[in-house]
Amino acid sequence: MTRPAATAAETDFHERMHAAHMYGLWELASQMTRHPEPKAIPYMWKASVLDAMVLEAGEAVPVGEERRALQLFNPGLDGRWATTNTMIAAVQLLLPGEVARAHRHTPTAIRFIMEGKGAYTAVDGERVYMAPGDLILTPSWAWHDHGNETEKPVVWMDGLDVPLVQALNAMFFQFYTEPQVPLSKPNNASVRLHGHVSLTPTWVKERPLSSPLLLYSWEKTWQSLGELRDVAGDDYDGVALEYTHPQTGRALLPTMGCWVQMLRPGARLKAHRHTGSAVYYVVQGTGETIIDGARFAWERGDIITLPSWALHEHTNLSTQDAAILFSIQDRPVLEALGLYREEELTENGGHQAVTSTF
Ligand code: GTQ
Ligand code: FE2
Repeated sequence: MTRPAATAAETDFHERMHAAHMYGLWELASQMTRHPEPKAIPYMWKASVLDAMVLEAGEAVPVGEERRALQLFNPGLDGRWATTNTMIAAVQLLLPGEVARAHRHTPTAIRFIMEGKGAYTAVDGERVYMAPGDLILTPSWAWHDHGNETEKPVVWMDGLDVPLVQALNAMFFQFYTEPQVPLSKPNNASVRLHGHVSLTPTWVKERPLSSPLLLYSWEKTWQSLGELRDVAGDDYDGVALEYTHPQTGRALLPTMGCWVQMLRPGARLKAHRHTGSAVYYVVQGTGETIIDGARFAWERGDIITLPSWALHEHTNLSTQDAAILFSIQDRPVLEALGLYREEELTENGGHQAVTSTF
Protein backbone atom coordinates (compact mmCIF):
# COMPACT_ATOMS: atom_id res chain seq x y z
CA MET A 1 0.00 0.00 0.00
CA THR A 2 1.51 3.31 -1.01
CA ARG A 3 0.60 6.45 0.86
CA PRO A 4 -0.62 9.43 -1.09
CA ALA A 5 2.03 12.13 -1.64
CA ALA A 6 2.47 14.36 1.38
CA THR A 7 0.68 17.67 1.24
CA ALA A 8 2.53 20.87 1.99
CA ALA A 9 0.77 21.00 5.36
CA GLU A 10 1.89 17.46 6.21
CA THR A 11 5.50 18.15 5.24
CA ASP A 12 5.46 21.33 7.27
CA PHE A 13 4.07 19.45 10.27
CA HIS A 14 6.80 16.80 10.05
CA GLU A 15 9.54 19.41 9.86
CA ARG A 16 8.26 21.20 12.94
CA MET A 17 7.79 17.92 14.81
CA HIS A 18 11.39 16.86 14.07
CA ALA A 19 12.67 20.29 15.09
CA ALA A 20 10.91 19.71 18.42
CA HIS A 21 12.75 16.35 18.76
CA MET A 22 9.80 14.15 18.05
CA TYR A 23 9.18 11.50 15.44
CA GLY A 24 5.98 9.76 14.48
CA LEU A 25 5.86 6.02 15.07
CA TRP A 26 4.61 5.80 11.48
CA GLU A 27 8.10 7.00 10.43
CA LEU A 28 9.84 4.27 12.42
CA ALA A 29 7.85 1.16 11.61
CA SER A 30 10.76 -0.35 9.63
CA GLN A 31 12.75 -0.58 12.87
CA MET A 32 10.27 -3.00 14.39
CA THR A 33 11.87 -5.78 12.37
CA ARG A 34 10.18 -9.15 12.21
CA HIS A 35 13.36 -10.71 13.58
CA PRO A 36 16.80 -9.44 14.66
CA GLU A 37 18.77 -7.74 11.89
CA PRO A 38 22.24 -7.22 13.42
CA LYS A 39 24.67 -4.76 11.92
CA ALA A 40 27.47 -7.04 13.06
CA ILE A 41 28.43 -9.49 10.33
CA PRO A 42 29.87 -13.00 10.48
CA TYR A 43 33.63 -12.64 10.09
CA MET A 44 36.82 -14.64 10.63
CA TRP A 45 40.31 -13.59 11.69
CA LYS A 46 42.70 -16.21 10.35
CA ALA A 47 45.42 -17.51 12.66
CA SER A 48 48.07 -16.67 10.05
CA VAL A 49 47.05 -12.99 10.11
CA LEU A 50 46.61 -12.86 13.89
CA ASP A 51 49.98 -14.52 14.52
CA ALA A 52 51.84 -12.15 12.19
CA MET A 53 50.19 -9.03 13.65
CA VAL A 54 50.79 -10.17 17.21
CA LEU A 55 54.44 -10.86 16.45
CA GLU A 56 54.82 -7.43 14.87
CA ALA A 57 53.02 -5.75 17.77
CA GLY A 58 55.68 -7.23 20.05
CA GLU A 59 58.36 -5.40 18.09
CA ALA A 60 56.48 -2.21 17.34
CA VAL A 61 54.66 -1.46 20.59
CA PRO A 62 55.89 -1.57 24.18
CA VAL A 63 53.62 -2.49 27.04
CA GLY A 64 53.01 1.00 28.30
CA GLU A 65 50.00 2.25 30.21
CA GLU A 66 47.70 0.02 28.16
CA ARG A 67 47.87 -3.69 27.44
CA ARG A 68 49.34 -4.92 24.13
CA ALA A 69 46.05 -6.37 22.95
CA LEU A 70 44.80 -6.32 19.35
CA GLN A 71 41.07 -5.65 19.49
CA LEU A 72 39.05 -7.45 16.82
CA PHE A 73 36.64 -4.94 15.24
CA ASN A 74 33.60 -6.34 13.49
CA PRO A 75 33.60 -4.88 9.95
CA GLY A 76 29.84 -4.32 10.14
CA LEU A 77 29.98 -2.14 13.23
CA ASP A 78 31.41 1.07 11.75
CA GLY A 79 34.67 1.16 13.66
CA ARG A 80 33.05 0.63 17.05
CA TRP A 81 35.07 -1.14 19.73
CA ALA A 82 33.10 -4.35 19.33
CA THR A 83 33.47 -7.85 17.88
CA THR A 84 29.77 -8.55 18.35
CA ASN A 85 27.11 -6.05 19.46
CA THR A 86 27.82 -6.94 23.10
CA MET A 87 31.36 -8.35 23.29
CA ILE A 88 34.91 -7.57 22.28
CA ALA A 89 37.52 -10.23 21.62
CA ALA A 90 41.21 -9.41 21.44
CA VAL A 91 44.56 -11.16 21.19
CA GLN A 92 47.11 -10.07 23.77
CA LEU A 93 50.86 -10.59 23.85
CA LEU A 94 53.07 -10.32 26.92
CA LEU A 95 56.79 -10.74 26.33
CA PRO A 96 59.31 -12.20 28.79
CA GLY A 97 59.91 -9.83 31.69
CA GLU A 98 56.91 -7.63 30.96
CA VAL A 99 54.21 -6.50 33.35
CA ALA A 100 50.88 -5.04 32.23
CA ARG A 101 49.97 -2.37 34.72
CA ALA A 102 47.31 -3.02 37.38
CA HIS A 103 43.85 -1.58 36.77
CA ARG A 104 40.18 -2.41 37.09
CA HIS A 105 37.06 -1.76 35.08
CA THR A 106 33.37 -2.59 35.16
CA PRO A 107 33.53 -4.72 32.01
CA THR A 108 34.05 -8.37 32.89
CA ALA A 109 36.93 -10.20 31.19
CA ILE A 110 37.95 -13.73 30.38
CA ARG A 111 41.26 -14.96 28.98
CA PHE A 112 41.68 -18.15 26.99
CA ILE A 113 45.36 -19.03 26.79
CA MET A 114 46.62 -19.61 23.26
CA GLU A 115 50.37 -19.95 23.74
CA GLY A 116 52.94 -19.97 26.54
CA LYS A 117 52.97 -21.41 30.03
CA GLY A 118 53.83 -19.93 33.41
CA ALA A 119 52.81 -16.30 33.01
CA TYR A 120 50.03 -15.06 35.27
CA THR A 121 47.12 -12.71 35.70
CA ALA A 122 46.91 -11.41 39.25
CA VAL A 123 43.26 -10.92 40.24
CA ASP A 124 42.57 -9.03 43.46
CA GLY A 125 45.93 -10.00 44.94
CA GLU A 126 45.98 -13.61 43.73
CA ARG A 127 48.19 -14.83 40.93
CA VAL A 128 46.41 -17.15 38.52
CA TYR A 129 48.99 -19.07 36.48
CA MET A 130 48.44 -19.76 32.78
CA ALA A 131 48.89 -22.79 30.56
CA PRO A 132 47.56 -23.26 27.02
CA GLY A 133 43.81 -23.94 26.95
CA ASP A 134 43.22 -22.52 30.43
CA LEU A 135 40.31 -20.17 31.00
CA ILE A 136 40.96 -17.36 33.48
CA LEU A 137 38.35 -14.93 34.80
CA THR A 138 38.61 -11.29 35.73
CA PRO A 139 35.24 -10.36 37.24
CA SER A 140 33.82 -6.87 36.93
CA TRP A 141 35.72 -4.31 39.02
CA ALA A 142 38.43 -6.80 40.15
CA TRP A 143 41.95 -5.36 40.20
CA HIS A 144 44.19 -7.12 37.72
CA ASP A 145 47.68 -7.03 36.28
CA HIS A 146 49.50 -9.48 34.04
CA GLY A 147 53.10 -10.66 34.40
CA ASN A 148 55.41 -12.87 32.39
CA GLU A 149 58.45 -14.03 34.34
CA THR A 150 59.15 -16.86 31.89
CA GLU A 151 61.62 -16.92 28.99
CA LYS A 152 58.92 -17.15 26.32
CA PRO A 153 56.11 -14.94 25.05
CA VAL A 154 52.60 -15.67 26.21
CA VAL A 155 49.57 -15.05 23.98
CA TRP A 156 45.93 -15.25 24.93
CA MET A 157 42.48 -14.31 23.71
CA ASP A 158 40.65 -11.71 25.79
CA GLY A 159 36.87 -11.59 25.86
CA LEU A 160 35.08 -8.64 27.47
CA ASP A 161 31.53 -7.31 27.58
CA VAL A 162 32.70 -3.79 26.73
CA PRO A 163 30.02 -2.90 24.14
CA LEU A 164 27.28 -4.06 26.50
CA VAL A 165 28.67 -2.02 29.39
CA GLN A 166 29.00 0.98 27.08
CA ALA A 167 25.41 0.61 25.88
CA LEU A 168 24.30 0.60 29.52
CA ASN A 169 26.46 3.67 30.29
CA ALA A 170 28.10 1.77 33.12
CA MET A 171 31.78 2.08 32.17
CA PHE A 172 34.19 2.81 35.01
CA PHE A 173 37.97 2.40 34.82
CA GLN A 174 40.85 3.04 37.24
CA PHE A 175 44.57 2.47 37.28
CA TYR A 176 46.02 1.17 40.52
CA THR A 177 48.49 3.48 42.23
CA GLU A 178 51.35 0.98 41.79
CA PRO A 179 52.28 -1.13 38.74
CA GLN A 180 51.06 -4.26 40.53
CA VAL A 181 48.59 -4.99 43.32
CA PRO A 182 50.34 -6.48 46.39
CA LEU A 183 49.77 -10.21 46.71
CA SER A 184 47.32 -11.06 49.48
CA LYS A 185 46.46 -14.68 48.67
CA PRO A 186 48.41 -17.79 47.71
CA ASN A 187 48.89 -18.47 44.00
CA ASN A 188 45.88 -20.19 42.41
CA ALA A 189 44.02 -19.93 45.76
CA SER A 190 40.62 -19.98 44.05
CA VAL A 191 41.37 -23.40 42.58
CA ARG A 192 42.22 -24.85 45.95
CA LEU A 193 39.04 -23.39 47.47
CA HIS A 194 36.47 -23.71 44.68
CA GLY A 195 37.98 -26.05 42.12
CA HIS A 196 36.37 -29.26 43.34
CA VAL A 197 33.86 -30.97 41.13
CA SER A 198 30.48 -30.89 42.89
CA LEU A 199 32.05 -30.01 46.24
CA THR A 200 31.52 -26.46 47.43
CA PRO A 201 33.09 -25.02 50.61
CA THR A 202 30.20 -24.43 53.02
CA TRP A 203 31.98 -21.81 55.11
CA VAL A 204 32.23 -19.43 52.17
CA LYS A 205 29.02 -17.44 52.58
CA GLU A 206 29.61 -15.04 49.73
CA ARG A 207 27.83 -15.93 46.50
CA PRO A 208 29.36 -13.55 43.97
CA LEU A 209 27.60 -12.98 40.64
CA SER A 210 30.81 -14.02 38.89
CA SER A 211 32.33 -17.41 39.54
CA PRO A 212 34.72 -17.35 42.53
CA LEU A 213 36.78 -19.96 40.70
CA LEU A 214 39.19 -17.94 38.59
CA LEU A 215 40.97 -20.72 36.73
CA TYR A 216 39.41 -23.50 34.66
CA SER A 217 42.44 -25.54 33.64
CA TRP A 218 42.80 -27.15 30.26
CA GLU A 219 43.91 -30.30 32.05
CA LYS A 220 40.43 -30.72 33.55
CA THR A 221 38.62 -29.53 30.43
CA TRP A 222 40.58 -31.99 28.31
CA GLN A 223 39.87 -34.82 30.70
CA SER A 224 36.13 -34.13 30.59
CA LEU A 225 36.13 -33.96 26.81
CA GLY A 226 38.06 -37.23 26.68
CA GLU A 227 35.50 -38.97 28.87
CA LEU A 228 32.77 -37.81 26.49
CA ARG A 229 34.64 -38.94 23.39
CA ASP A 230 31.97 -41.47 22.42
CA VAL A 231 28.95 -39.31 23.17
CA ALA A 232 27.11 -37.62 20.30
CA GLY A 233 25.94 -34.60 22.29
CA ASP A 234 23.63 -32.04 20.75
CA ASP A 235 22.44 -32.05 17.11
CA TYR A 236 23.52 -28.44 16.67
CA ASP A 237 26.43 -28.02 19.06
CA GLY A 238 27.93 -31.48 19.42
CA VAL A 239 29.60 -32.26 22.73
CA ALA A 240 29.21 -28.73 24.07
CA LEU A 241 30.14 -28.09 27.69
CA GLU A 242 29.43 -24.87 29.48
CA TYR A 243 31.90 -23.70 32.11
CA THR A 244 29.83 -23.16 35.24
CA HIS A 245 29.81 -21.15 38.44
CA PRO A 246 30.73 -23.74 41.08
CA GLN A 247 28.27 -22.50 43.70
CA THR A 248 25.22 -22.07 41.47
CA GLY A 249 25.88 -24.38 38.55
CA ARG A 250 24.87 -21.54 36.24
CA ALA A 251 26.76 -19.41 33.73
CA LEU A 252 30.12 -18.44 35.19
CA LEU A 253 29.66 -14.72 34.59
CA PRO A 254 26.51 -12.57 34.67
CA THR A 255 27.03 -11.19 31.17
CA MET A 256 29.10 -13.86 29.40
CA GLY A 257 28.95 -17.61 29.14
CA CYS A 258 31.92 -19.71 28.08
CA TRP A 259 31.64 -22.98 26.22
CA VAL A 260 34.03 -25.59 24.99
CA GLN A 261 32.69 -27.89 22.34
CA MET A 262 34.05 -31.00 20.72
CA LEU A 263 33.04 -32.03 17.23
CA ARG A 264 33.71 -35.71 16.87
CA PRO A 265 35.71 -36.93 13.85
CA GLY A 266 33.54 -36.52 10.75
CA ALA A 267 30.72 -34.84 12.68
CA ARG A 268 28.36 -32.78 10.55
CA LEU A 269 26.06 -30.85 12.84
CA LYS A 270 22.73 -29.28 11.92
CA ALA A 271 21.87 -25.63 11.44
CA HIS A 272 20.07 -23.49 13.95
CA ARG A 273 19.91 -19.88 15.03
CA HIS A 274 19.33 -18.11 18.28
CA THR A 275 19.34 -14.69 19.80
CA GLY A 276 22.67 -13.75 21.33
CA SER A 277 26.08 -13.48 19.73
CA ALA A 278 29.26 -15.51 20.11
CA VAL A 279 32.97 -15.45 19.36
CA TYR A 280 34.64 -18.79 18.66
CA TYR A 281 38.30 -19.66 19.01
CA VAL A 282 39.49 -22.82 17.26
CA VAL A 283 41.49 -24.72 19.87
CA GLN A 284 42.27 -27.63 17.60
CA GLY A 285 41.19 -29.33 14.41
CA THR A 286 40.02 -28.36 10.95
CA GLY A 287 36.46 -27.82 9.92
CA GLU A 288 33.94 -25.42 8.55
CA THR A 289 31.04 -23.41 9.84
CA ILE A 290 28.35 -22.26 7.45
CA ILE A 291 26.90 -18.96 8.65
CA ASP A 292 23.89 -17.58 6.79
CA GLY A 293 24.98 -19.48 3.69
CA ALA A 294 28.66 -18.45 3.79
CA ARG A 295 31.28 -21.12 4.31
CA PHE A 296 33.98 -20.33 6.88
CA ALA A 297 36.76 -22.94 6.64
CA TRP A 298 38.69 -22.90 9.89
CA GLU A 299 41.78 -24.33 11.49
CA ARG A 300 43.60 -24.06 14.79
CA GLY A 301 43.99 -20.48 16.01
CA ASP A 302 41.24 -18.87 13.91
CA ILE A 303 38.69 -16.60 15.58
CA ILE A 304 35.14 -16.35 14.23
CA THR A 305 32.36 -13.97 15.20
CA LEU A 306 28.72 -15.02 15.03
CA PRO A 307 26.00 -12.36 15.16
CA SER A 308 22.62 -12.86 16.78
CA TRP A 309 20.03 -14.84 14.81
CA ALA A 310 22.50 -15.99 12.13
CA LEU A 311 21.95 -19.55 10.95
CA HIS A 312 25.03 -21.60 11.68
CA GLU A 313 26.16 -25.20 11.39
CA HIS A 314 29.52 -26.75 12.23
CA THR A 315 31.32 -29.59 10.49
CA ASN A 316 34.51 -31.37 11.49
CA LEU A 317 36.35 -32.00 8.23
CA SER A 318 38.70 -34.56 9.74
CA THR A 319 37.56 -38.15 10.01
CA GLN A 320 40.52 -38.91 12.31
CA ASP A 321 40.69 -36.16 14.92
CA ALA A 322 38.23 -34.30 17.08
CA ALA A 323 37.86 -30.56 16.58
CA ILE A 324 37.53 -28.29 19.61
CA LEU A 325 35.99 -24.82 19.73
CA PHE A 326 36.07 -22.45 22.68
CA SER A 327 33.50 -19.66 22.71
CA ILE A 328 32.24 -16.66 24.59
CA GLN A 329 28.55 -15.90 24.37
CA ASP A 330 26.18 -13.26 25.68
CA ARG A 331 23.42 -15.81 26.21
CA PRO A 332 23.24 -15.23 30.01
CA VAL A 333 22.08 -11.66 29.33
CA LEU A 334 19.37 -12.73 26.90
CA GLU A 335 18.20 -15.47 29.23
CA ALA A 336 18.08 -13.16 32.24
CA LEU A 337 15.96 -10.71 30.29
CA GLY A 338 13.62 -13.28 28.79
CA LEU A 339 14.91 -12.56 25.28
CA TYR A 340 16.56 -15.87 24.46
CA ARG A 341 15.00 -17.72 21.51
CA GLU A 342 16.22 -20.43 19.26
CA GLU A 343 15.00 -22.03 16.10
CA GLU A 344 16.20 -25.00 14.07
CA LEU A 345 16.45 -25.08 10.31
CA THR A 346 13.95 -27.69 9.20
CA GLU A 347 14.29 -27.50 5.40
CA ASN A 348 16.87 -29.46 3.46
CA GLY A 349 17.55 -31.94 6.27
CA GLY A 350 18.68 -29.12 8.55
CA HIS A 351 21.49 -27.93 6.28
CA GLN A 352 21.94 -24.60 4.53
CA ALA A 353 22.64 -24.10 0.86
CA VAL A 354 26.16 -22.67 0.58
CA THR A 355 26.06 -19.47 -1.44
CA SER A 356 29.53 -18.02 -0.77
CA THR A 357 32.91 -18.75 0.75
CA PHE A 358 34.66 -16.45 3.19
O1 GTQ B 1 44.15 -7.34 29.78
O2 GTQ B 1 43.06 -6.24 31.24
O3 GTQ B 1 41.82 -6.81 25.51
O4 GTQ B 1 41.52 -4.26 30.30
C1 GTQ B 1 40.92 -5.07 26.81
C2 GTQ B 1 40.86 -4.43 28.04
C3 GTQ B 1 42.48 -6.63 27.76
C4 GTQ B 1 43.25 -6.54 30.08
C5 GTQ B 1 41.74 -6.17 26.68
C6 GTQ B 1 41.60 -4.90 29.12
C7 GTQ B 1 42.42 -6.01 28.97
FE1 FE2 C 1 41.66 -5.14 32.07
